[in-house]
Amino acid sequence: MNTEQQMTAKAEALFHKGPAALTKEEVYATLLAFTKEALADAPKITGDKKLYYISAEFLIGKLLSNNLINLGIYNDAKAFVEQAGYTLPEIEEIEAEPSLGNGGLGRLAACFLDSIATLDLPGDGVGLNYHLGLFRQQFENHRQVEYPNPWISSETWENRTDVHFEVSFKDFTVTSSMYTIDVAGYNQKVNALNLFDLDSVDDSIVTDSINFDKEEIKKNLTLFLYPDDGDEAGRRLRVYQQYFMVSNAAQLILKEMDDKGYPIEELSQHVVVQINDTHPSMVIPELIRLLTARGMSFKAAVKQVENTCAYTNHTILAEALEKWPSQYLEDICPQLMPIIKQLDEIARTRSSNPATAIIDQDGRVHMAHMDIHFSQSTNGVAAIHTDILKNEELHDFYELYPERFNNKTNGVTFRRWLIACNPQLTAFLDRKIGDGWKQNADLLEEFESLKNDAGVQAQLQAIKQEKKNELSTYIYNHQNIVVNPDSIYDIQIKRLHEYKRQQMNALYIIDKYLRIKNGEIPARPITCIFGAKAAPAYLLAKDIISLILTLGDLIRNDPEVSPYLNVVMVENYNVTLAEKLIPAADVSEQISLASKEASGTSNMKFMLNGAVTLGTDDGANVEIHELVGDDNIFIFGVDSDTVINHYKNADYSSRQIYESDPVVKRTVDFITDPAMMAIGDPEALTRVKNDMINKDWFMALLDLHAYIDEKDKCFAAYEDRQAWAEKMIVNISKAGYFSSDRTIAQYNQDIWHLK
Ligand code: GL4
Repeated sequence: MNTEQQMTAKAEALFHKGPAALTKEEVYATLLAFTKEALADAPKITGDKKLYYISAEFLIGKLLSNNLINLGIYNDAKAFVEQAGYTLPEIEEIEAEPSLGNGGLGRLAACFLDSIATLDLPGDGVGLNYHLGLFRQQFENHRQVEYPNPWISSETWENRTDVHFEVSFKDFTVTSSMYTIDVAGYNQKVNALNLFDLDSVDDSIVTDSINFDKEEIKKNLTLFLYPDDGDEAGRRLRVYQQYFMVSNAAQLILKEMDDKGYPIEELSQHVVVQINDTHPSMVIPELIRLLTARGMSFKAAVKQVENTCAYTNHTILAEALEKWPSQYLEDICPQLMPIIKQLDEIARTRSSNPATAIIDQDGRVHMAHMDIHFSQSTNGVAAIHTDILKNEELHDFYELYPERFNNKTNGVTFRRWLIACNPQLTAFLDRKIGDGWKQNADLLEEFESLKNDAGVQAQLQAIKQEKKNELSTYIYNHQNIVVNPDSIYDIQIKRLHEYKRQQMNALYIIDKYLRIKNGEIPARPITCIFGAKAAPAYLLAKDIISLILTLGDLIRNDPEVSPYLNVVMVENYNVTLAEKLIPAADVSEQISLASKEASGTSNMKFMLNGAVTLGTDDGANVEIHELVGDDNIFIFGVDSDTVINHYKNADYSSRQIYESDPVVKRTVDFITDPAMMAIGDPEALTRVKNDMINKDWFMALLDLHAYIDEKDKCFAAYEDRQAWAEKMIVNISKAGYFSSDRTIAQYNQDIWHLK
């Protein structure tokens, strides 16, 4: 039997009918069961040394297509589905997207798991099995409203295992359960994503929106990713989650050492732990605790753990560099405090500089400091970010441990971000340059030689048009908004944060709106598309969503402007939506304040799908700029040194700009124009406007002029259709560097040394 016939036989066994009689749900259930069995039968990746990638987030997205592609049975599944009278995208609609992450950091972890397996490296993910995810976003009265996002059902990729560990908190002990999701590489071999959970967790304690009793730890521990930390109970819950995660991880590591018969004295020869940002930092003292409990001396345990762990920093924003009051740890996991105190003492013998201490004078434990002192590697996620870590944010540590600092520029998996989400472009590339690029992404460079070929240009544009049409249909079906497929699609999709400056994009839209009102008609209609969730407690971020939603309505209801300008915010932005948005983009908005975006990863996905970047010289944009050259990217704004100096000198005044620049003034004032206030939430709009005038911490007004000018230049360049197609081709052909296969090969070469 060939694979398609086996799928048919599976359906027969499950539902006692032939393909033609199957419902969509039955087709999905058949493929899920078939693929899960194939995963279970696939060879596990093994080796003498194993990586544990510990992360609070794994934003893995739907898994069906990805698994079919990586197992090499995509075309068989497609034929089976078509025999039943459906299409694969229709069937995929049925799958719920796992809600295990928030943004780039979580999506990066998912891309990394894909590449680790693809490169045949033994490495598992370790995280938590959040029942209700981050949250599901809904727009009501031009505001974001949050609801639980349940995603676990009987039809799941997860397998419950018989692995359980005891985790002791100060006042009680719990028993964990481990769930495993198989992670297939493009070589049909598998690693695992291990997610820990507690059987007593109870979804029904969530009352209205996403509120629940934060003190009922046994019932709430794995309900949500990033529970609201606006109050102390919420912050303590985060510590409970983190300790639960790392204690399970540490116990799993030692159990697997035991199972393989390795003595614990050889930990660092057989295990490497990658600490993904500071959420898993407590794995360091927890491993030391478990090793000493098994008889190892404290000194030897510290040495083993220091040689085993490696830390990735993903941001310079202080709010994300966690510092927990030691009182929290005393109250939640007191067994760690004596160890952390001793680590602090050792750190103080290595440097007398109080800035590098683990426990500060206020008794707060600096997780990143513990990571850097007690691991073999600290890496940033793009060249400029690592430079800023070395020269500014972590300079004192860099002086202490220069050899530990290294850069690993992020990457994305081309299996999901090209092969799965853009089969049209994939097939076209295969025809033009062969399919070797799927194994070796650098081969995409061969596409550049075709950049002046008019036929190639036309076909590429036709593919882009097809993806734009698909997106327009999707938005109409889901949000009842008409998007003109002949317009330029200008897309900004990422977490809502002031530093990412969605508010600056909104100011451009206002400026454009006012100019159109004034008779200045754009050469071609423009559609500005946003997708973003705001943290529930981040009021200003939610206000910016309000501003964008209000602008969208105002413009759509204005017959003078709506033929030329449209503003759409997609609801509940997630991986599934990103897969539809990215292939359809003409312009990729990457407009963070220079120095603030550690890397960005959507910038890489957009480029790979033929969008042109409009951005600042920040994060990985800097490397994209270097690769594609000035002619194939639109760069604007002050550079990171200027920004850093403004902060040092505390000399930035947005009010000064607002008061002296009439263009800035009229756009900012328009936020509370009576027409806006009549549609939107007056309080939210007033807060955004006041913040921009009085604070503007991320300097949107400073770059506004440069942004408006560069964006206009970018849209004008789009009108030279031939030159634009060349830019698309150059962007695609230079994207090979941003394959996460390259990133992971570098992690392995420099840090992990697996195999
Ligand atoms: C982030 C950065 O903000 C983002 O620039 C980067 O691409 C990502 C992955 O390295 O990590 N840091 C945090 S915190 N969240 C992110 O998404």
